[in-house]
Amino acid sequence: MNLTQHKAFFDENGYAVVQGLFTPDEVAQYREHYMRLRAQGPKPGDMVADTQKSGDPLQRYPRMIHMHRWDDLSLRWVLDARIADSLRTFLGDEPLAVQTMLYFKPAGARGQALHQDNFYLRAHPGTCMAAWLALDPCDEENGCMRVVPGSHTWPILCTAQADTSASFTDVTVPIPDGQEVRPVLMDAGDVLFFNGSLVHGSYPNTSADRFRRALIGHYIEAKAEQVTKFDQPVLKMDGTAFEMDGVEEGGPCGVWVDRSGRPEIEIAGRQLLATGHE
Ligand SMILES: O=C(O)CCC(=O)C(=O)O
Repeated sequence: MNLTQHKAFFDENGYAVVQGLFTPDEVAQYREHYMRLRAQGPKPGDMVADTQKSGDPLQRYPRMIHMHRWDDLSLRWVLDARIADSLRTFLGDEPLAVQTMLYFKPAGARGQALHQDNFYLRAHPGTCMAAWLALDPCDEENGCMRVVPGSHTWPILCTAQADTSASFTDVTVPIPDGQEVRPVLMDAGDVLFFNGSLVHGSYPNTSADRFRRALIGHYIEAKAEQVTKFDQPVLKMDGTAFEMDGVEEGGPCGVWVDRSGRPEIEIAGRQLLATGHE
């Protein structure tokens, strides 16, 4: 695997797809494993969708979280050497594992509105990183990931109300009119790596009968001194667990302003960054 070519793209765009990092047999094993776990019934931390909406496919397939705390296959996956090597290249630092998630996203399921992961994880100094393994081919029809290229250079933005007819979460980050939101087309076995400030999310799965399953690991940089209490304990990539300063979700955030005819982000009245967006 030659990561050098991905690194330049990652630095410029805030994300990169490493194709075929996991074999078809491994991916089939993960699919079968998590479908079996889901069929067993509720698991700790399940994100149960809006129970008011009868017939919502996410009621049957809620998102799983922190499976590595109770499932050995998930623990081995989040510490996998291929992911660790890729993260070292992209981060230029040693990664620490803090979170696992499994999105089932069956046909008809809503997506997740645009957001930045470090709004939630609050890794500092540095940021968090995601490794998003496609367990199914992902395209626009079944609700592939969408990213805002280059937004990893933005500060964490204040959130706004999301459209919950298209998103199972109720907050989103506003982006300027005309800003590109790029679909990321992937095959099963490909891994999307992305920076914790990158604005990303997904739209609904509009296919008739296709899942869009993904196994996700979230990591922070070894130089981090804090992460949310929710994401403790932190794991070194050899599996050793330890605690660091635990914070609550939230914190300072930026808002879009238009003072000179183009969108800029301000935090507490101080101008931080202009997007160059006309
Ligand atoms: O899989 C999705 O649709 C969204 C996943 C996501 O936003 C994340 O892993 O941070």
